[in-house]
Amino acid sequence: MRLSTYFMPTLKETPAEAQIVSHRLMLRAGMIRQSSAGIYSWLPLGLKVLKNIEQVVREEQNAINCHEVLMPTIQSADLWRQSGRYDDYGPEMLRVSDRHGRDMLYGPTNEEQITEIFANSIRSYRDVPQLLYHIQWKFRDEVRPRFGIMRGREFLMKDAYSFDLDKEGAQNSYNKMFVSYLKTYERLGLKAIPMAADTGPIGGDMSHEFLILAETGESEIACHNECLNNNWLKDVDADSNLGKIVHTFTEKYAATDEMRDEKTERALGSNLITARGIEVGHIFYFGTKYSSKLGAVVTGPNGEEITVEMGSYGIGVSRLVGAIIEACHDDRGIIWPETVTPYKVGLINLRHDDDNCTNACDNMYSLLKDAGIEALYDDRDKKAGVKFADMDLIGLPWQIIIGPKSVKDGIVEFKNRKTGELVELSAAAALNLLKG
Ligand code: 5CA
Repeated sequence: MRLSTYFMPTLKETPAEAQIVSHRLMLRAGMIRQSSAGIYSWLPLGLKVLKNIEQVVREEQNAINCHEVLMPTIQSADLWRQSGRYDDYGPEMLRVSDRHGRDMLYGPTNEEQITEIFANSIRSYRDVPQLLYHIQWKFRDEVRPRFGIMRGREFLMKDAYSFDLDKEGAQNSYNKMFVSYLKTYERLGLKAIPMAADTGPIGGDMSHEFLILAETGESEIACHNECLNNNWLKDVDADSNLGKIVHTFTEKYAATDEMRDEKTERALGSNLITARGIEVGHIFYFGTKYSSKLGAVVTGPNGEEITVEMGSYGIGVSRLVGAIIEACHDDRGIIWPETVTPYKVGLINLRHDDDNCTNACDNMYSLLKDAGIEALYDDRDKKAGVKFADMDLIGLPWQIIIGPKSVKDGIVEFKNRKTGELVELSAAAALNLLKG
């Protein structure tokens, strides 16, 4: 992408309304713009990151045989009256009516809707278990929307739902999803800590939040230090290990509400870590809470009726954009993990008015394109200082810098955004490093 034709309205000044670093950087890098309180437009650079995160989440859901669907944002109030949540949900729910005066709502979550779909489609125990998910915008009229897209009113969520014949099956689905979450966050370059949690308006009797460490996080973390150190993903592909891994987390390492008191300190002693974190996922097991009210019943092997056992599993996809920035930045800007970066490499032409320099840059850009490497080419008529600052701000993991001197020497400068390390290489060598 040539920056001269792109839409990337970066800001030099720090916007006064932004209290935390990710919000400041997202505004400055031209990733988002506020539309109204807690509601944002995604500009090209921000949207690209959002889509990349979505794709990692999607691949990991598909990998555990969870099937993608897409449910609407607008739901019928009657469905929520059946579950009893229409009145319970309170002012957080955005209620609307259509031209016939029918009560509708903008979905804050989809338990009712997916349960209705299951109930209308699956009749036999043979077609269970099922895991279904979608990635869709939600609306919650939060009392205090803040920190940009981190606590928005409109936000993108991956929500999955499991249907099983009995509690044991439901626990297995829960475990599968639990471990899949650990993998998802790792691929996103994050270390997420699972913690036993309250179930809130979703309901149920087992729940974990997934938190990443950040000083600006809204949640408190109290856990065993091995939560941070251990490599939890070893051996997780074997199904038989799922239960063990979840059990270890739940019983030994992960904090519970009561572990936040002095009992925790006694139990964990010097192994106790307390910190702040951002909730990037939340999973629930709630048994037959929705299936019993919405008729999600299948016929068992002996003709008996089985009310299915359910769980739901959320990931804050748009919140993750901010969470990743909170975890990956320095005082010059964002440092994207390779898996979500909007472009792999930034190409900087230091002398737009020098034909040799521009030719060398155009050649490099063609080489990158031909190799299938996504590059953002700063071909603008701007000072070198502005280009350096913008490139560091938007945080692409690699930079290739070409000026008159490098053209003369037949090299390019190749910079690692994270470490700041700068090496001189031939164009071909730089290309090979990026391919590897
Ligand atoms: N139905 C369940 C699971 S699918 C559910 O709605 N869970 S939740 O309420 O915990 O939301 C799931 C995830 O969405 C949270 O872990 C969080 O990462 C994200 N999320 C929740 N509220 C917001 C918000 N206001 N802004 C941005 N992300 C949010």
